[in-house]
Amino acid sequence: MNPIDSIAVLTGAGISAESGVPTFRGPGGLWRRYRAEDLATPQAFRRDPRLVWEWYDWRRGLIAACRPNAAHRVLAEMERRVEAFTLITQNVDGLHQRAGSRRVVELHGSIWRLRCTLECGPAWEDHRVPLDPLPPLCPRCGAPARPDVVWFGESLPEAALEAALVAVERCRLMLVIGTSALVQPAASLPLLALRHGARVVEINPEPTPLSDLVDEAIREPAAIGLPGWWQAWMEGER
Ligand code: BV8
Ligand code: ZN
Repeated sequence: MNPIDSIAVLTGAGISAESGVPTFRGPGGLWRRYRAEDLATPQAFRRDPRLVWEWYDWRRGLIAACRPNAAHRVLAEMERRVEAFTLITQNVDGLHQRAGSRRVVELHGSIWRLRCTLECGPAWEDHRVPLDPLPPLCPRCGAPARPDVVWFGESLPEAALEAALVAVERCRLMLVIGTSALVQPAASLPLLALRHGARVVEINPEPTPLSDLVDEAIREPAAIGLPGWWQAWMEGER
């Protein structure tokens, strides 16, 4: 077995770009004239729940028409092959799960889960496309539902953040794939790995604030760069 027995992976919107899901800050990442920072907030939802739901419903429809790509599939294979493997994602699109990843730490929630705005009970899965009515209603108490995602200004789910921190502190190798490394606290996880002496590899066609700090920056799209890296890793192991 390869000497490195624990790997942590952090993914962002870029890993889903080759599946056809627009990123937040790249070309085509905008919706009508809005920015994610304008709509993915509790204030926007309070002000105009229907507009925010139209944005999420549009994204759900777009994601439902997309398929996981080779990068998602390699991560599902790594989960099966690597002793201690933790996949941490900022994405809410569920493509890692559709590619076969079974343990996914969702730092920012899931666009396929809804929760009651009156918090009368736990979140629930709802994969209907399109959603009708908008806003969808809580099946228990009838109050409007919200997407079970983390908006700007909201805290990350404690259990997810804790699992991510444990994995990053323990890992010997961390892969950072398809993130602009701008959104906190996710963007600090690779720095924590570096501080713990892990080897950090970034896969991103563009430079990011992490690029000069990591051990290796692979300037390729994820669906090319990750399978290539995994192939070389397996050969090294063989
Ligand atoms: C919190 C879910 C506080 C919703 C999302 C000022 C300074 C520092 C921080 C802040 C600040 N002001 C506010 C903050 C905090 C804020 C923040 O970080 N803001 C940023 C914008 C400055 N953070 C928060 O609010 C977080 N909460 O801090 O709480 C708090 C603390 C205590 C107590 C109470 C409260 C919550 C952040 C979560 C927000 N929710 N999403 C939804 O999706 O609708 S964030 C959103 O951005 C997505 O989750 C996305 O994943 C995430 C990060 O973006 P990326 O994934 O990196 O995507 P991006 O488009 O940016 O980049 C794509 C990358 O892919 C690029 O690098 C590109 O080159 C690359 N790429 C393109 N093609 C490919 C590719 N890579 C590989 N292959 C390709 N083919
Ligand atoms: Zn309810």
